[in-house]
Amino acid sequence: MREFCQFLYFCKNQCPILMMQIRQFFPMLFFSLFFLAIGCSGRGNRHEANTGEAPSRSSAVEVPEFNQDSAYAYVARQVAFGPRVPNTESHRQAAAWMAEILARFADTVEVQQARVRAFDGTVLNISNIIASFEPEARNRILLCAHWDSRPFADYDPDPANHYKPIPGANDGASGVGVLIEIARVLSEKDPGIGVDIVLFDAEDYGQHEQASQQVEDTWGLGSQYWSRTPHRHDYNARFGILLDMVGASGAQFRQEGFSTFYAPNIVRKVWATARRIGYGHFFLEEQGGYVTDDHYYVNTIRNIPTINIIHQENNQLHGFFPQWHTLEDDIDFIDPSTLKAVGQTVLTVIFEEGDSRP
Ligand code: AHN
Ligand code: ZN
Repeated sequence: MREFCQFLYFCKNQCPILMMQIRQFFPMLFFSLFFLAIGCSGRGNRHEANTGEAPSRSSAVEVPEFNQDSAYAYVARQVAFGPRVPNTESHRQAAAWMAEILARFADTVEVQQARVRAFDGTVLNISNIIASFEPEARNRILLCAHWDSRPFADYDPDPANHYKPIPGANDGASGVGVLIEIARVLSEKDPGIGVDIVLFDAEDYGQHEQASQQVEDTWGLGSQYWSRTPHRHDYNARFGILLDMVGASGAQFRQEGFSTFYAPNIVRKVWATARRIGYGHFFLEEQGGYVTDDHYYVNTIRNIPTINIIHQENNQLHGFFPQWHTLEDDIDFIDPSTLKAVGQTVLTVIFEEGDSRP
């Protein structure tokens, strides 16, 4: 039946003359076929409505396993380089390592180098790292995270630390660790849709807490640069998912404000997926605050609807996980089961999106 419908559809598109002849000579036949075709196009919905079963699409897709220990090892490896602050040796070494490991898994890896000016006038040598799967596919999903670490622990309880760089285990390395593990999984199984993993630099060089006046757009310097100058001039994706602070134990992912504003259906899709596969206790059905993060620039400059999966806590003054922008944001606070919840959810979204490709 399905083949017959596809044949009719093919005729409609490819053989208009043949269709006209059929129409002229067999009006009755044409109309019966026409109604049959309409019946075919409504097939999926009727099936769901009549049986009340779960949509066959989601159960038909085989989603591979996200390995939480592998992801954890990728987080630990980054932290071992020391703080990945732009213009430092640790930063250069970490960039080389990420490009090298992603090249093992992805079809292509590009390192986009640039110079940008920080809020204090420092010129930063930055590298956005872009790993692509099926780079020629038109249907694509964008996955991103920032890989740099903040030069200032300006929320550390000890003021003596306010100008020291943070280890950035959760704030930086966690999102990248999850994405490298996703890259490893994608190297073993094709989801049937193009995927780009973009690791943004210089997200966290934003204005110091003790700065005298507030300046706009000092965060997300790498994503601002890439959004204006993507690695391909006409780059586009169906949607994007940013991961930020996705490794703390007991993480709480509230629905971030700009995500809900610019990409409400992606928020719904991701949160519903997480709940369906058993991670509803991390992905809360609750509105979070608005966070000026990399996805803000991907949404406003590049116009790709992009959400942010980000740990937000109501009982913290700054609104994030307790060790945020302190020297305590280290590997001991990373919990592999949080990496798993996020990684398995994002993998599921990717494979189900690939399977539903027209
Ligand atoms: C602001 O606090 C304005 N943005 C936070 C974005 C961020 C910092 N993500 C990680 N570190
Ligand atoms: Zn930060």
